[in-house]
Amino acid sequence: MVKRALITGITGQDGSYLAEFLLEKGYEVHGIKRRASSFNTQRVDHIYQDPHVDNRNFVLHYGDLTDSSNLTRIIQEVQPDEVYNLGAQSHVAVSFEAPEYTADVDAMGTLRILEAIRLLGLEKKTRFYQASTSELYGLVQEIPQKETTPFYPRSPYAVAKLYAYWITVNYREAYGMYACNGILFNHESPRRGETFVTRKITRGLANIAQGLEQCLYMGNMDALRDWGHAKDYVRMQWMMLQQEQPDDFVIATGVQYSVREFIRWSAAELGVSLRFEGQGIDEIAVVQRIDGDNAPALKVGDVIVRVDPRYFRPAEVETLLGDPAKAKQKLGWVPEITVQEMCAEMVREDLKVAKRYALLKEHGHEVPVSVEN
Ligand code: NDP
Ligand code: GDR
Repeated sequence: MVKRALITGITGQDGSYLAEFLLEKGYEVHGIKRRASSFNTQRVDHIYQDPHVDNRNFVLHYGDLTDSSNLTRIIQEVQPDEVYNLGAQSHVAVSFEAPEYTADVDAMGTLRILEAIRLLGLEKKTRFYQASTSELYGLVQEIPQKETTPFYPRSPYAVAKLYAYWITVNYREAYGMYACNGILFNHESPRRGETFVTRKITRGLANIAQGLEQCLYMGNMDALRDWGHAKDYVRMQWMMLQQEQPDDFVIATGVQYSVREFIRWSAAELGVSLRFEGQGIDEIAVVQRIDGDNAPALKVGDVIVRVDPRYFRPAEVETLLGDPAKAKQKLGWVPEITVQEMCAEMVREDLKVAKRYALLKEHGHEVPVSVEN
């Protein structure tokens, strides 16, 4: 029997990698995409299947986590063996701007899916994965953070995810559902949204090196994160649903670095060495040396990074460091890609795009370089 999976958030970073992974495992993959005024399926276009052909194993449904009747209908139609709830308003800073919407999607959206599974009588068939987050630890109570570390959320996003975490546990305990939380620490890739810090850095510096932008404006460069590669982390999401008993797991690498270090690695991949000067909102990064020809628009002494307080958050999560011992021991999971390898891959991919745009610009064409983030 072919297994059927339903992924919310399939058009996002994780959804796209998970869909690829499940298709390779022989699953029939269904995903929920939102209606938008322009195409929003770029991350899954390479696995898209023409709806006019029979026996598709990749199917997209229009839907939204704010709409229970829509979710119930899709789940009834698909009768999934596994649901991966990856859909979310996932940007922490944006959640301070849109707290109510974030709660509706990230907290209530999770409840809507669990209820749909229960009301449709699928609670013994359908396994449920909830995309929980290291942001639950927020103001950290223990270092490193593990499954038993107390939560202290620090943003509307994290508070909404706290509800989602507990409602998942509650449905497991109350109705015997196979429901798991993956408490995932930050994970990135060339498909990472452009406004998350790693991608903002790799894309921004690649653009600057090619003369498409002048300066990268950053928030808190002292923030420490435990970064892994999304490909390693979606494998783990699947593994969690293949156990005999449902359980919750921390997924992390167990090492942490600062945002500033990530900037330094990204610049180094472009052949640029940086000197950081000043402190707080006066901190800047100055080009110190250039090797190779990846940064033709730069010269020594250029200031290419500045701090802009608009990117500070009303309440910050300063440090996160995960302890993945339980996942390693019980699931045999180990991350295969280091953060430095991932950073290099992200820079290379962004540089390819920047070079293409630079060429177009050189020939007098307008290039769509958006810098608002
Ligand atoms: P992305 O922001 O890349 O993707 C989010 C997905 O959710 C997109 O497909 C988006 O659709 C969809 N979405 C947003 N709002 C709604 C809505 N109202 N109804 C239905 N779908 C919606 O996130 P990631 O792939 O990085 O993360 C996946 C999940 O894991 C998220 O829940 C996130 O909070 C969580 N998480 C992520 C971590 C990370 O480091 N990446 C770490 C821990 C948890 P659209 O494309 O239309 O915007
Ligand atoms: P985070 O990721 O908030 O951890 O949430 P993000 O990459 O946005 O920020 C990481 C850290 O970098 C600091 N920072 C900046 N962040 C952004 N976005 N832009 C900046 O200019 C900037 N300058 C410094 C932030 O203050 C923060 O400390 C991500 C999301 O994927 C969540 O959905 C997920 O749950 C968590 O990771 C784990």
